[in-house]
Amino acid sequence: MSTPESSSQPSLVQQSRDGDVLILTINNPPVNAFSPGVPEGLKAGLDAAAADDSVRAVVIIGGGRTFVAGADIRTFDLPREQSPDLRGTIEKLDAFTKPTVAAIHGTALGGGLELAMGCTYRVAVPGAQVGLPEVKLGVLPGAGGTQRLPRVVGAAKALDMMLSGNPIKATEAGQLGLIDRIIDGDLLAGAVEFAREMADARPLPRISERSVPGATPDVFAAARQGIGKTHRGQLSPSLIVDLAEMAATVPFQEGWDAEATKFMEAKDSPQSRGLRHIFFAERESAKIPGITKDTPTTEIKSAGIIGAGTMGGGIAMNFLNAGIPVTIVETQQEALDRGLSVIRRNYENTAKKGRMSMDDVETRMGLLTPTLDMGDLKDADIIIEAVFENMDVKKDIFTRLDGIAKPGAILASNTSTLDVNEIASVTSRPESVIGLHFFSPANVMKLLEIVRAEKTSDTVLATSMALAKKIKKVGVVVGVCDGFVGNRMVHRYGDEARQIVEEGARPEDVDASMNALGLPMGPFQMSDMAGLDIGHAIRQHQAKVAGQPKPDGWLDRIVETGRKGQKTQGGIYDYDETRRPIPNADMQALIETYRTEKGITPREITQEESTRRLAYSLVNEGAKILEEGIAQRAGDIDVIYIYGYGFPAYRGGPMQYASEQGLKNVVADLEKYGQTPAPLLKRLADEGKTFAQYDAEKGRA
Ligand code: 3H9
Repeated sequence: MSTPESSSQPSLVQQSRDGDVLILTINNPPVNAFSPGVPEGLKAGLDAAAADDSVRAVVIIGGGRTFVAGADIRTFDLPREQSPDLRGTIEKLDAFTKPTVAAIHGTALGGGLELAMGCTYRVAVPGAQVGLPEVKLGVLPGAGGTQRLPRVVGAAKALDMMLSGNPIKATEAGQLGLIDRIIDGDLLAGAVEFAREMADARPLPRISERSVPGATPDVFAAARQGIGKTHRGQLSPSLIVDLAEMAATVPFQEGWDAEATKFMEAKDSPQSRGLRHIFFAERESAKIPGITKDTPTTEIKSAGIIGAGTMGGGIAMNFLNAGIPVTIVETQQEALDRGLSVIRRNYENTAKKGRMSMDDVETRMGLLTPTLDMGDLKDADIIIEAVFENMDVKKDIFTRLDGIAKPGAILASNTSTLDVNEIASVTSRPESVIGLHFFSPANVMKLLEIVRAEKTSDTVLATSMALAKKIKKVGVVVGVCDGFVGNRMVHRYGDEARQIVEEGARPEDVDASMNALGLPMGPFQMSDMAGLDIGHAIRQHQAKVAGQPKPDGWLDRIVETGRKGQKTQGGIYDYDETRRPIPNADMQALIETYRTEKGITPREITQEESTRRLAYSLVNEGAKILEEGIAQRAGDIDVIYIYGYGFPAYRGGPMQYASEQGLKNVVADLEKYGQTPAPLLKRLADEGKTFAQYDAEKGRA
């Protein structure tokens, strides 16, 4: 095994020697991103290797847990001349006259893989992963990736990797020729040995000199057609296809130059700003003031779930998927049997699609214990109540749980609107009570609102955050209020949508205005899916509590005809067997009659007006939520909307979208359409700030 002579340059790249091989170790924790200082260090290392005749080859390796995870995304907004010179480093590698070997562990992503492809050879440990995920940040591989990857793995595979952004395992990369040797033992020792074996290889094989295998016109045509469906409305995917085609059709240098221009175009787009915002917002949302790595957590080795309906069953699947045994409770055998058969059917459907084996199905079902006795939850580390939204029922369950659950067990409610403090108050241990609001279908949707009640302990909160990660959810901490963050905003959004129809728009036009923004479903498509009776009941309840007359909006009238949405085969829309919404003439007539009765003269509402009013109604409520401290950051609200409500990630979430529009313009539009801007929104607009600036300032305070 090789023992490099150590050197202690205070640089991000350390030089050391193993005989005739120079080793360049990049040390830029946590992920060795290509930050300022890395290119300088690598170039200095290459100069040293070129000047020293005793160096026959160079190995580039990452210190710590990974190879280079990509360009440093935090430097994307720097002026061009201050950006780390990744392209210049790769040009230098491509022109280098001695063999260079990239030694990969962890991940070589984006600029990291591009750096590796600029080397003569690549070796990797079997567990490493390589990929070009730039599309997920709204950019494209901008340091040769679009030109080199197709030359190595062929046009179709390169397009697949660059358009999905998903990494592949080193073993697969080895089969594709992207990795030259898999090293099972000590990576550095193996890389040095490989470099020595190749030290005299001449001419040096350069990827830039190869042609692209499998570059038929139909491959690019198919990719263009595919992104129309998978990446509708996005800029960078089509640029990626254009550049991959150039790799096959023009000399390397021309493609390399074009890539630089297109990279800048994508990087400077609002879409890339939105996606980068979400990348960091998601990571930031995992941080909670007062909760540190040292906050004690408990290990969740078993879970109890009360309610085997759609929600309870979906929640159970998350735990089963993570290998955590679940005891699921119902009050009636029939409901229990039905719940279990739905879970089994879901798994079997996944197996039919080839995404799981039948053995996996049985393993998961084997972790599930059905029972009619709540007493069977006495040993569970966490118990999640998922019964219907009724405070009295929930209080009764929590009172009983208090007598059953072991000390230290987490008692969680999946309520989507109710007061978790009130629920906690019926127990003798409110510090153990928390809200865990899953989104339907709970086995699919990534969001988990973690509702911190007044007395929830830090341990319970930290454990819930860790649990979210374990069951592959994006956990966002929110405070207690009616509807928490997501549903409180969506209620306001629903009010505005109904108002727009009342003033003259057709429901399908309102939905289209949100589809145009990139949401897969507009407000009415969403209500029909969720069930119109739910919103109707909430409106009735709210009016009763406020001592107001029974609500009689046009949507209430639709519900009263018996049409409750998709579950009754029709609501605002009719549905065909593919669940496509089809406007219904009778419902249109009902709306018109309603307007006539109320003396409303319908006016034409443009798509733009509808989009703005709806998006800004979310933003305005979001600003109130932020000011009340129900959400910690505007970025948290964006994460909630992207993972829970289908807001397009490339818009960065509603708050980022508003910042892109200019908060001054948002305020002006709200006022124009009769809404009162939230004080925080108005203040930021007056100060010429964005929500991201607000978050940053708050984070520093
Ligand atoms: C690119 O390369 C463009 C080029 O083609 C062209 C250029 C000309 N930069 O995710 P984690 C931070 S585009 C800056 O929690 P994990 C992250 O914010 C880039 N910072 O860890 C976090 O910070 P904090 C293409 C970065 O183990 C910390 O590192 N590359 C970067 O769960 C830990 O991250 C990518 O898109 C970065 N590139 O996952 C890869 N990456 O502690 C993006 C991470 O303050 N990165 N940070 O919250 C990832 O996918 C994951 O971070 C990774 C590790 C899989 C590497």
